[in-house]
Amino acid sequence: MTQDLTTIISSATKTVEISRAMPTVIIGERINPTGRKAVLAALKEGNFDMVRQDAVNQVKAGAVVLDVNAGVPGVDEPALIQKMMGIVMEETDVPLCIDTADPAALEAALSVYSGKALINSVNGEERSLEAVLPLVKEHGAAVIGLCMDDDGIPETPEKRLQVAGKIIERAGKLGIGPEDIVIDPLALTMGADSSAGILAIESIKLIIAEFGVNITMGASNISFGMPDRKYINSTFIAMAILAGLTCPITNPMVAQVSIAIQAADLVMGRDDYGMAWIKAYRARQKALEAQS
Ligand code: THG
Repeated sequence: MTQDLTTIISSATKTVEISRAMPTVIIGERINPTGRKAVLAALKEGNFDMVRQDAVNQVKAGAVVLDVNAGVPGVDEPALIQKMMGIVMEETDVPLCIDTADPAALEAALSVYSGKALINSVNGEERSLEAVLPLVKEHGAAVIGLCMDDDGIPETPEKRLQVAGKIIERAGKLGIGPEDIVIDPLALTMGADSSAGILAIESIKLIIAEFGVNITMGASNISFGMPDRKYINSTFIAMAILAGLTCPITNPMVAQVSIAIQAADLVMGRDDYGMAWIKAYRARQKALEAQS
């Protein structure tokens, strides 16, 4: 059994430790126009109110890291991501996960960030490895490695493990250690393939047995096109936490999801005396009382 690694990321003032010995780290997904039409429309009009609200509200709901994605078609992504990050850093003090496929936007984002960022992402394609890994090294960042390459997303856990291994090896050659690599085995949509969930979970198990790295996942992809998605997402996240998921990218403002994560941490023995669970329960009670 490979030893579990600890990934450390930070903002100017806060450090977040990701490991299987610690409570699950929620990376808030909501600051993202690609997945959300309302945010897209607002950003196109130069309105950043939703970015501000999503930053504050996700942290209130338990996000310890915020994903920031500025993928608006036809817009200057480097300038937009800088602007969005500036707003998020004004409103909150949590570390950021810089979510872009554009190396120019990534460079722009890193240049305005103070702390150790989580870069989202690199993948096994030659082009991606060459563009992203030197920036990870130069800025002393951590990086999410997606289990896909020139041939797309592999169908078997064994092949996803291979891609993870390639990314870890290539990073190692530049002096980036496996503790600074968080692997995303990629959860596809169950609507397209009903084995998508178990494939992702088996991939997690293989990858951590071999490399001991931390694991992230955009966990809401799994239920796309299904009704009652919150129940699927929360169950899937809890099962994936047992398999080794340590920092899901998800929406903490969905109560089912954040409660399932808290319960999973309790079951995993990562919540001493159930203190976090009881605190969260009291906060929910208080919110209910305030409503009535
Ligand atoms: N892995 C990694 N990064 C990722 C993903 C991943 N970043 C992007 C994405 N996937 C995760 N982020 C989001 C952000 C928002 C939404 C979903 C995933 C979202 N979707 C609405 C929904 O699903 O119903 C869309 C509704 C709308 O159009 O408003 O909110 O897998 N490393």
